[in-house]
Amino acid sequence: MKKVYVAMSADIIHQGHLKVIDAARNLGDVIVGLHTDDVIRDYWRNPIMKYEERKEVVSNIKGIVSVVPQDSLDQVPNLIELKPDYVVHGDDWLEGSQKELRERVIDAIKEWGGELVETPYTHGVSISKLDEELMQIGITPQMRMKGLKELIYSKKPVRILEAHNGLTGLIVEKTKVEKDGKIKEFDGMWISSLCDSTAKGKPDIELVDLTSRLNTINDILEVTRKPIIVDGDTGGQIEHFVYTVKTLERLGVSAIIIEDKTGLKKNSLFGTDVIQTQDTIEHFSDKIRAGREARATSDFMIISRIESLIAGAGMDDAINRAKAYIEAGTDGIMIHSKEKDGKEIVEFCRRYNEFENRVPLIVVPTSYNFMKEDELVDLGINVIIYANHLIRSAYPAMVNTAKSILENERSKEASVNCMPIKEILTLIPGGM
Ligand code: SPV
Ligand code: MG
Repeated sequence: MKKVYVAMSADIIHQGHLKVIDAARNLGDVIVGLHTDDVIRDYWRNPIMKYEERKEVVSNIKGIVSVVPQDSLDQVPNLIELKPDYVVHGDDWLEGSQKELRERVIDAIKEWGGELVETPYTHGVSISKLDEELMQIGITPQMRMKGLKELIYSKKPVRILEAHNGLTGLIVEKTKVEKDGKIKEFDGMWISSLCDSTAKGKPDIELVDLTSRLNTINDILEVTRKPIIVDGDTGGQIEHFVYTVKTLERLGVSAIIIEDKTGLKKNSLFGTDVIQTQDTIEHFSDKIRAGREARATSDFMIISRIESLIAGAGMDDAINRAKAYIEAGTDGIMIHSKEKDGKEIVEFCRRYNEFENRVPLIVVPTSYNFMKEDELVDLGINVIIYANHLIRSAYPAMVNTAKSILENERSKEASVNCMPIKEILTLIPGGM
């Protein structure tokens, strides 16, 4: 029998896959190079089914004799090892970002007289459409919740963007760009206290109460599937915090981040322009421990946010607190800084990385926004939160529209910057 190689992700199997496999099995024994979870995460998103589950499904398809891990998009290393007589692929890689991968395959198999067979692309099935259908089915709280921890321990960076209502949740859920042959998207949502408060026209001083925050979270949960990290402010009284943990975990939120401040909370980006009082290490550690005890599963993460650099307490204090909070059992450390040059963050990371019992590190690069994701990853950072950018970009656009209507005494001029009526009517499916 001839050897036939087919590479695929097979995260959602559809008739397009079956056509490719059918063409392959007519040529010989089919070996599937199954993309590993890391490959899928790297070029697209967290796979719905993990490698072993996908392997089980694929192994049971008629004609497939073996499944081997395909641990990059480049098939060549596997091809050199297996020397198949045929490589089968859909003809959708003739153009676009996959073209180079195709050329590498052709060059490689030439060596032993292998042949590339391309099957016509199956129109009418689209993974993004199937994804949308999955969205309709929804996601269980448990599945959504554990998604964040899985991502943190398998992918760098985990990229999070703020959402403050259902619509911004959808933007975080669905926005994709294709760059360097990979599909880039956000991994989850940050329910910022600043943005949630601002959207309600209120100051960011823990004035918007938990019930109201839960309404926002619920609106977002209803229309999305990606993991959610909640900005828990100070976490409040320990006796209250344990209830917050239970409630968020029950809803399927993945993590709460609480900051080590006390008294009337002020936004960190004010720095020392306002009074920022830090909690004692002992009391905040008690809060972390109480939160850990309150949760039902370790899938729900309790992350500690250190405000020493914000409150002017210095680097040594930040490092000491990180050690203490890890001792208390925190699932992650968020270090905040409002310095524009990023030097504090670099220094903190250098010292933090020397810890033997380091836990995932989270940053909010609002002030040091010149730093690119790669640079932050090189510093050992696991999660990057873009904490306020959707509301900050929406507000000026809305004010400009309001001003334009006043100035022009009609909306014609403002309409240029508005999305067409037809688009807004169909933006959210199911309205017709
Ligand atoms: C938020 O987004 O509410 C935060 C981050 O807590 S910051 O505004 O930078 O303090
Ligand atoms: Mg906040």
